[in-house]
Formats: sequence, structure tokens, C-alpha cells
Amino acid sequence: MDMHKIGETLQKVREVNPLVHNITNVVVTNFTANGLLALGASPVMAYAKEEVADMAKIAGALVLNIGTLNETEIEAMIIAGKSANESGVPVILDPVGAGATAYRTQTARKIVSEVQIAALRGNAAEVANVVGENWTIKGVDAGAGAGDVIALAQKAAEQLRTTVVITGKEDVVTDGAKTYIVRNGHPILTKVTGTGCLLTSVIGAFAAVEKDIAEAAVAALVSYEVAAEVAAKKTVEEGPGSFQIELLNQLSKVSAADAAQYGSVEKIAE
Ligand code: ATP
Ligand code: TZP
Ligand code: MG
Ligand code: MG
Repeated sequence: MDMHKIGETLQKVREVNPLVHNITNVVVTNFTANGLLALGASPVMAYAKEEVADMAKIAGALVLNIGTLNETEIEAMIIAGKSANESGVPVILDPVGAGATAYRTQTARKIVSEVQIAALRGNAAEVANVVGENWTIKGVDAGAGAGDVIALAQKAAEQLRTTVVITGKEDVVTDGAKTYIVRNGHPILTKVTGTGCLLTSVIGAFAAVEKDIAEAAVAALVSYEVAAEVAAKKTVEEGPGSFQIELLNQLSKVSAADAAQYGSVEKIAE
């Protein structure tokens, strides 16, 4: 991976200031909007089925997140997703809690069958459940299921013909052809709700400016996680409340040079 390109893609997000249309959950809405703003993207949350097609087609990316799903919202997600597909706008899906309930699993599978998604981002259990594997999941947090996360990501990418991002202590990104491991981040990210959801929307911002979605995702992960490392260094003694705020500060400060210098990326297969 060209570490220089990661920095350039971050720079491009700030230059383009892409509109990111989010249909997301009620837990993370404000944090997601502030995180995207801090990074240099332009967030909008729009949910009404009467307007989502219009909003999705003018956006740089559409992010669908099923964290607090209901029938009205799912209907809007499908309308928005189809409109984005027609206009060539990349759609990123966060299948929050897939596997925890049958309704979440079925909904995530319905979305990937009716909308062509550019990227799927979740923890290992969520991704496994979207593609029909049975991993344990506790609520919206990854369970203790073991397994080969790289093989799982590659299987999911082939099955869904999309880029798959599985996050955790280490992250896997694959489009089925090329596969990367990203080793940045900090465990305190798991103590603030919405850090995964915000990351999915950040991937949307990067996908809006970089056509190679796997490379966009790697650049997004590195930029986000390097910012998180600095934020953690400053606040880990104080705790997750201070970290949550400092993450927003560092998302606005993380530079192209920081991402290129501190990014830890391994390309594992061609
Ligand atoms: P979960 O529901 O399992 O918490 P999530 O949707 O919140 O999942 P995470 O997998 O926690 O998403 O990923 C959010 C961010 O936290 C990612 O950038 C990821 O790399 C980072 N992260 C998660 N766990 C760790 C860890 N143990 N060490 C370092 N970074 C981590
Ligand atoms: N419950 C439903 S959605 C949600 C919770 C706690 C937020 C999950 O956010 P993340 O980013 O997966 O931790
Ligand atoms: Mg989490
Ligand atoms: Mg999540």
C-alpha cells in the first residue's frame, strides 16, 4: 500500500468536503455528524421516504446503518439505496447487530440483495451473519466467536461482490482480489458507543473521493485510527468521556503526513 496515497486521499476529503447522506441509528446520530464535520466532510441525516431518493443522488456517498431499525426506516433505506445505485453514488452498509436477532439478520440480507453496496463494514460476527455463517454475537458488540477473519472477509467479498471491512483489534479490508490488514487504533475505542458507526460513515466520506473502494477504506481506517491513537494518548487516564471529545478534536487535526507516517498497513494477498 502506498502510504503517501493514504495521506493524499485524506487531503482530498478535506478539499472536496463530500456530502455524506446517513440513514443511521438514534444512538450515534449526533456523534456521527460531528465526526464527519471534524474530519472535513459534510454530513446530512435524511430519513423520510419522500426525500431520500433526491438526497442520495446528490450525495458523494450513502451510509445505511441498521442499529435501531424499523419498517419505515428500512423502506427508506431501500429507496435511497436504489437511487444511489442509479446515480453511481457508493453505498456503505453497517449491519449493526446482524445475528443478534432474526429481524436484523434478515434486514441486512434484504438490503444487500436489493441494493448494490460498495462496502460492508462490521465486526466479524455481523459480517458472518450477513453471509450466512453463524457467529455468536451479544447485542451490537462482537461476541467471542473465533475463526479466520481474513477467510471470512474474502468469502463475504466474493459472495456479495463488494468490499468488506471487518474491524476489531486488527482490521481486514478486502475486495476479493486485494486484502489488507490495518493495525492502528486503541482499545478505548470499544468503550465509546458509535465509534464503529462513525467509522462506517468516515469510509463513506473516503469512498466519495476515491473510486478504488478497498483503498478508500484503508485510507479511512488509517486516518481515523491514527487520530484515535493520539486522542487515546491524551485522555486514556481520564476515561472514555474525555476520549470521545478528544477523538473529534483529533479527527480535525490528523494530517496527511501523520496518516502516512503512523499508518500500519500490510498487504497480504494479490
Ligand atoms: P463492536 O460492536 O464489536 O464494538 P463496532 O461496530 O463498534 O464493533 P469496532 O470493531 O469496535 O466496531 O471498531 C471501531 C474502531 O475501533 C475501529 O477503528 C477498530 O479498528 C477499533 N478497535 C476495536 N477494537 C480495538 C482494539 N482492541 N484495539 C485497537 N483498536 C480497536
Ligand atoms: N444499540 C443500537 S445501535 C447502537 C447501540 C448501542 C450503537 C452501536 O454503535 P457501535 O459503533 O457499533 O459501537
Ligand atoms: Mg463498538
Ligand atoms: Mg457496530
